[in-house]
Amino acid sequence: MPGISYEDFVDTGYLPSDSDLVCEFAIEPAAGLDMVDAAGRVASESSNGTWATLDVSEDVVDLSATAFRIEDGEIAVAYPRDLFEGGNMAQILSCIAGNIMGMKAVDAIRLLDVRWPEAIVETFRGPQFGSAVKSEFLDAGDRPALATVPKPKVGLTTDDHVEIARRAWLGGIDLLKDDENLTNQSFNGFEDRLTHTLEMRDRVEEETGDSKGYLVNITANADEMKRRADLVAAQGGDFVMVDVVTTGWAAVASVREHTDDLDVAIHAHRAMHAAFDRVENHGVAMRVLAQIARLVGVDHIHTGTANLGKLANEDTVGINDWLADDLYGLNDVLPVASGGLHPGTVKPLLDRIGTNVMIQAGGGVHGHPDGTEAGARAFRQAVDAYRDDVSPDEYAEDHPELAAALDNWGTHTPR
Ligand code: CAP
Ligand code: MG
Repeated sequence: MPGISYEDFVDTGYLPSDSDLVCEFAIEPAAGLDMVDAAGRVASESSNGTWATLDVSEDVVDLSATAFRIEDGEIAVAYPRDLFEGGNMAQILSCIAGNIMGMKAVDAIRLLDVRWPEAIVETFRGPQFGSAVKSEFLDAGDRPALATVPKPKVGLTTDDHVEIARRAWLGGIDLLKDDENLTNQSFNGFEDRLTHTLEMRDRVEEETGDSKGYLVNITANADEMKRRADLVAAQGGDFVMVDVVTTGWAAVASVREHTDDLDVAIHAHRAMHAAFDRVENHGVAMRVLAQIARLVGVDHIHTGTANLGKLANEDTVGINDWLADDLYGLNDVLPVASGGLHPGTVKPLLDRIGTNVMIQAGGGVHGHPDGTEAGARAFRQAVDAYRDDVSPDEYAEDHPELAAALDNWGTHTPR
């Protein structure tokens, strides 16, 4: 096992083994340190090293990481599989995105990408359904699954919430989604909202013959989320929504373990992700957050609008490709595009991200000049136009709800 010198954690001749976990970081060395100095310190601090000289006995297991690629501004570090506890995402992140995020040896550091070895992937459940939710629980086929969130995002009574659900579902939307900060507040309690919204779902399914879904937000402490998931399953719900960043990955993993026995898909809202991924040169890239979410086992996750919506841009297309790629047989994850979308932005959005997605519009449905049901029809018409390869303007000629939306918003992307 190497001594304490940081150079021992650098070896540009090292070839990672298949079982190594490999991380790519962007780093900015602090004043007085060069890339090799900083790389050694990152590899040391994220595996088994420290700054002080230690008298290390022979029988200590060597779990040292190795910085094996050092280019201008970016490094690659390989970690031995046995550094990590299988199935424990919290412990893995305490290594690869832990102390190093605050070390003085770098002015900035960003975890860009992770190569997850099969030896680690196989210790996680992964998604129970993935994009198959579009056929398992909905009738979306190969078109995007359509979702909407009642707006204002909080403050509606349960009755108002249910009425908005009715109008949205009648207008052709597949999924009603709770907003990220609606859970169990006095004005719209979880159990009442769940029961009455599912009852309305059943009524609309009966009336339309179409499958509808409700992404109910169960975000809370882990045990309470499990209890709420049980209520969803017991009342015939097919989905739960979890704010995965604010609840934490260990809590999400507990919910995923629990849903093994429930036929319930997990919708991952990513509120607070921008605390990690927005600053270009520091933190944890959304690509890595999406990778974590897939391993832990969510079925759909928000990955941005390819810079078409109201929220900061990220590599939506690259992340979505990774979520669909084979990962040792793990199910894929359905990407969700949301945030500032409306019928006028559907075509440019789908041109960029394809149709094996879920797309969500809140203001872009309920802000329609003729209200929620017309807004839902307009959103669905924009998708149907895309399916038929007809321009939105041409399709709007005999679809008045779409025409009104285009008159109102054009293809403007709000901020
Ligand atoms: C969108 C939304 C979503 C964001 C999340 C909101 O509402 O409900 O939470 O899309 O961002 O509260 O803003 P609108 P992301 O459709 O009215 O904009 O998908 O990037 O995680
Ligand atoms: Mg929201």
